[in-house]
Amino acid sequence: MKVIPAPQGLPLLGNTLQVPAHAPALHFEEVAKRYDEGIFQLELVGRRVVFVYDPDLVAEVSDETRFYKGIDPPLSTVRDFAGDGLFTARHDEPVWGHAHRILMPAFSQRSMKAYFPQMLEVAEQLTESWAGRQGQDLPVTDDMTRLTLDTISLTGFGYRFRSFDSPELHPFLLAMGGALTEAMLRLQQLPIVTRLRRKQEVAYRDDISVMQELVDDVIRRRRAEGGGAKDLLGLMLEASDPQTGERLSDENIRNQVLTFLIAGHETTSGLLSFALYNLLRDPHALARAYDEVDRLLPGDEPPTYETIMKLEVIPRILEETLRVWSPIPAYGVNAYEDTTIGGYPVPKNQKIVVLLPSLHHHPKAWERPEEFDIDRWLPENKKKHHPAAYKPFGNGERACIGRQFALTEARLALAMILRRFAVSDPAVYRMEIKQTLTLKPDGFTIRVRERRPHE
Ligand code: MNH
Repeated sequence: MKVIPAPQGLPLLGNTLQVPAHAPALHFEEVAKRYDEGIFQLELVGRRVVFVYDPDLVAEVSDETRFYKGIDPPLSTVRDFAGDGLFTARHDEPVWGHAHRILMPAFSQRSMKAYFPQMLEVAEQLTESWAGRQGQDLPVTDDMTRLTLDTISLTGFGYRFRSFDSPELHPFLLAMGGALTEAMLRLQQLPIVTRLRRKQEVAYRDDISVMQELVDDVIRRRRAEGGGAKDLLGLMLEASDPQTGERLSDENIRNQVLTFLIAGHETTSGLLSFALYNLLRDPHALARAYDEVDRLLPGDEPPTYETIMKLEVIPRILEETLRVWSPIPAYGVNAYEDTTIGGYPVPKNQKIVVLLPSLHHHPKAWERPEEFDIDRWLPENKKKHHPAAYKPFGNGERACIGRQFALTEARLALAMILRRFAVSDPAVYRMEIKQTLTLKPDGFTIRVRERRPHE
């Protein structure tokens, strides 16, 4: 039997102290570079965790008959606030199936078309705000967060954050950032240490209350308005599971609303920020994107859903961005039974983490892996990709339910930005990743100037 390679650790603590608490993902990526086997294991606070990034091994752990999504750290901590919402529901909890089947219709292509006017409304708030700040350093990640938070809350719940009206980020976002960071830090703490960090525990509980109060406000407003809405919240309040007839409990609806407020904006904000970063470093791709928006969206008319669906260059920019900088750096699965992967032994319930940055740059699957090259995503090239070398949205039935939502919103936002503005980066930003479980560029600013005078 083969032995899974592992860096030397300490007695008891294993590899725990080697992992920088605020940048675990970057550390795992560095360790991965040392093991060509595409697999290694670490001992973290008494738990053995296996990491995989060889595309053939990832293909094996993508088999849903052999592996399930386990709710271990950090997701078991995120469960403190997201409860049995879709993201943190356990694989054997029936409520996952009820909610999944109730909500699937809200993520169909037809629903994206129905959300489009509201997506457009928020995208216009972004471009108007930038038009008024030409020549200033624009905080890209904060503004992308304003865009994506306002978009999911308006389309999903009819709730307006009005983030572009305020120079400060909404308190919900600070609370969320605090809670996600705490979930990340607890990856490396023995339960006794977590209990001793009283101040952090109080701050964590406060952050959770701030988020839950907002959720209750969202639900209260909808109940006051009455029924009939076909958005996410409308479905949750009124629809029943087509398979079992089951309705969602009030408690579960709270958990789903919080889950969607977080999962529905945090990663898309990262995607858009990384996309602008990549474009500023690839003048050729940027020129092609300008050409595309000038061709498909001439003049000042607001774009239609149909036109946005005709874009080709912008979607390739997004796909390649998700390869090079995946906002979610990893996801975990566990083995149902004692098994092997690629000849390595894996015991029942063993936690296996798929490391996306290392998978998405694996030389077995990607030529010139470090190079941002949108032509990898031309239809004829796409066919040739290794089937398990690209997993920015996770795998199988627990993969991202919001994928089309994110891509529609991101296509529209990039198209609206590029049709109106020339973007530049006079500060010549150097990538500095900030991890709050998910990844985003830290302190990235750009400047914009209107490309053509307004009629
Ligand atoms: Mn999303 C699950 C990535 C946008 C709602 N999402 C996942 C997973 C990944 C992921 C990876 C699987 C995690 C795991 O296996 O533990 N999601 C993304 C990325 C983007 C994204 C990279 C944007 C880019 N996600 C969105 C949007 C929404 C959303 C937008 C909602 C509108 N995601 C979810 C939900 C789940 C999920 C809900 C959990 C699905 C389930 O387990 O049933």
